[in-house]
Amino acid sequence: MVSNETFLPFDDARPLLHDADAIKERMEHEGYLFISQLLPEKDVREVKAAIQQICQDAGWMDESGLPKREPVLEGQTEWFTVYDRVQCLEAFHALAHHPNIVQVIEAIVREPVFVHPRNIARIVFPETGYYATPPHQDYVLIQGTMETYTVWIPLADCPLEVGPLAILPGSHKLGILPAHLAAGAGGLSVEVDDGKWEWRSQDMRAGDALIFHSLTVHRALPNKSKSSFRISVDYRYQGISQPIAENSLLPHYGRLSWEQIYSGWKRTDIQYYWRNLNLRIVQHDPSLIMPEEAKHKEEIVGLTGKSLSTIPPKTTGAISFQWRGALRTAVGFNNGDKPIPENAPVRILDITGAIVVVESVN
Ligand SMILES: O=C(O)CCC(=O)C(=O)O
Repeated sequence: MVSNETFLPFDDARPLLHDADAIKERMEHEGYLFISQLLPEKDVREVKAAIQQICQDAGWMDESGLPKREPVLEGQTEWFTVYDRVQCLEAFHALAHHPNIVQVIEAIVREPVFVHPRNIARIVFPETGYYATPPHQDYVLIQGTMETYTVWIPLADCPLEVGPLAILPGSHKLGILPAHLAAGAGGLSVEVDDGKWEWRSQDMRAGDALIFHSLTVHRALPNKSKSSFRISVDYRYQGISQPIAENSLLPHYGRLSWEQIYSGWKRTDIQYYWRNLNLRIVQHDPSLIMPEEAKHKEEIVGLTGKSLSTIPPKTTGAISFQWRGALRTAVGFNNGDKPIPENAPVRILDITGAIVVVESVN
């Protein structure tokens, strides 16, 4: 579907940077801001180099950044050996607090900005278009307040063939759209009438920022390049008075504790900084991430007899695989390279969207 697509470029909001009203108005109208070189390349270089070093240590890429092995996909067991180390990088978390980003968000929310600590990095192997992040809205995954803004930044140049994000301008006015199970990060896909809406995307450079409202429909373009990894970060922000879902205060994928992540850091001001704030912490509502398929078939996956939405992470039990084929291929359900036999004992590590990460407990 995406192979021969052409895109209108983003409207660059860089000329509006001195004008907070114009920034706010553009976001309200379009649901996104593209700001070229919001972060100077030198400010993202350190994080990129650290992530590349971890990928090299793991035998994923060589010293010139070329792939050394078959793709590893987000959510696979081996992917976590790299991702857990990335989550521990101080520079990766520090970049989320960059004043250039915070100033833009402040222009939008008009109050002190709260930087979510649940920061995300993406490492996308070349030639993995089949696993590109499907069209979705962040709100159902993040929750808290709809006035949450995602900032997506490539750490290395990301031309169209390496798979930057694409945006549907104005789609934040559609409300919450029904979502279906799909391959790729988040595991959920919304349907939009392509004839009516116009996707925008373009070559992005390291340090360019795409900032969008939590209801704005966006997706990743496939990484079709033969040799380039796509390395990017996605950070989230909101006004400090707005409600925030409790799991936005936990590390992404919930595998490490903050204590483990913060071990050896120099800066203390960006550790546990939310604990002294009077935040309006609300529960995450699992029904919002229930795909349409699951609404029609309660026991799509889960501990036998329970629905996906009711299983808390770290639960132990047996999985029943009513829709096993679809889940394994389409949702990235995995326990490493081996399929899990029906009703095998497993421990659920995390549930993000429709992706369930489990490990065997034999
Ligand atoms: O980088 C990706 O593939 C997904 C990013 C995304 O969907 C987001 O930042 O909300």
